[in-house]
Amino acid sequence: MSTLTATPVNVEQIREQFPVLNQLVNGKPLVYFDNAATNQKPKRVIDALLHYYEHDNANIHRGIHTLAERATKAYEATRHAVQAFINAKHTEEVIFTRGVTESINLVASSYGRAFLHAGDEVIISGLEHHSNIVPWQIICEEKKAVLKVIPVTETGELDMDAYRKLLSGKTKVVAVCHASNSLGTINPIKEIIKLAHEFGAVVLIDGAQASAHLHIDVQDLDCDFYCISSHKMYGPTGTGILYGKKELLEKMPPYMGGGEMIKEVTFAKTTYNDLPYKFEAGTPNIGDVIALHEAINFINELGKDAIAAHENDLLVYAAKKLAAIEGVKLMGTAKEKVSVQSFVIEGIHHFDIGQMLDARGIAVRTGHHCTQPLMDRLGIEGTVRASFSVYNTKGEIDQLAEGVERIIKFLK
Ligand code: 7TS
Repeated sequence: MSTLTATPVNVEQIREQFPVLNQLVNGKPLVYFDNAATNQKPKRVIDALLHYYEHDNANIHRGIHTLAERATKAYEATRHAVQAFINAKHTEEVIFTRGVTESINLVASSYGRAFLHAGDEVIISGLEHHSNIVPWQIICEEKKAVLKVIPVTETGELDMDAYRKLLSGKTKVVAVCHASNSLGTINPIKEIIKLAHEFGAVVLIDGAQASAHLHIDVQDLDCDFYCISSHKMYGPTGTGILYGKKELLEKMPPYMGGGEMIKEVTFAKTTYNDLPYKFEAGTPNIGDVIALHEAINFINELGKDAIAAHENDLLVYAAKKLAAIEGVKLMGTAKEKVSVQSFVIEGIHHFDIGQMLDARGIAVRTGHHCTQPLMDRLGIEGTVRASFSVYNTKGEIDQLAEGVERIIKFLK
């Protein structure tokens, strides 16, 4: 794999760029392992946001004054950076949203309203985050379409034979995650997309857990829609991306009505703006979109291969360390994973572990991680989830393992 040949990252140098890491939490140096929920922001991203509000703040696309021109230019520059980041064919295929949740809702609502009919089928998977379940349930209920689910195996992988059997001429949409937020599983999305296309279905990929770790080439994948959250890739919260193939986006009705998304409004009839503005009603999250550009630069400068190699190192190390602790059971042991390790401890509630780790300055996530159907499938209520980023170290994983070991001894 290309990750093996990547130049190693200099973690100390990287850590210096993240001011938030330099603090004590409950008297202990912060160990931040909640990166799958949101990762931390390098200073250059924070500075870009500050710079925008201190120098360029203006509403975009409408004004002719200098500040409006500067803000518009910087906002549109991020669109170009995203286009390159995911290798989209056209700039107007990149739509800014508030995050993956809004991107999926946009597609489910707009595409679903126009193209789903009674008896049609939508396929999702048993690994999905609630935000790639509920929007499809809403539109399926409205359109009397049927929601089907690809089952998950014991290791946390998709049952591809079952997927093949679910596909039929009735399948209109397939919506699956690139990587699972609870278990880390990387799905074989290229194959999933190819199979769906054989039946004429469109495919949406939830890339929330992939964008900071995996290469994304939407043309090579041939996906119809790809959704990204800025805040899971070192960028600000409240901004995200929907990539959609131009010919599909052009056929879809608007998601929200208002300013910016129109060409002309009369009380008799409104005509809509061209892409991408047709889907960007109202004043967008200008400052955060501009700061996202710096997050993309940060990732590009380090290189995804180098990031993935380091994170994979951490994942393998953490899995080994945690599995060696008596009473710990790893959840999610797929062959291909992003740097997420969930685990449970028999007889101890995940919430207690999380709280006691926090007392040691270690931030992990506990609970169902917005994947309740997956937890049901695994027969558990929730997990402790440690997720690793490029600024984490093996020393921090040692602290996690030591903490877990002591907590088990204390509580049992
Ligand atoms: N899809 C996946 C796979 C996710 O992990 C998340 C957020 C979302 C969608 C929603 O993204 P948002 O940016 O619109 O909120 N996942 C998590 C998590 O695992 N813990 O907190 C948020």
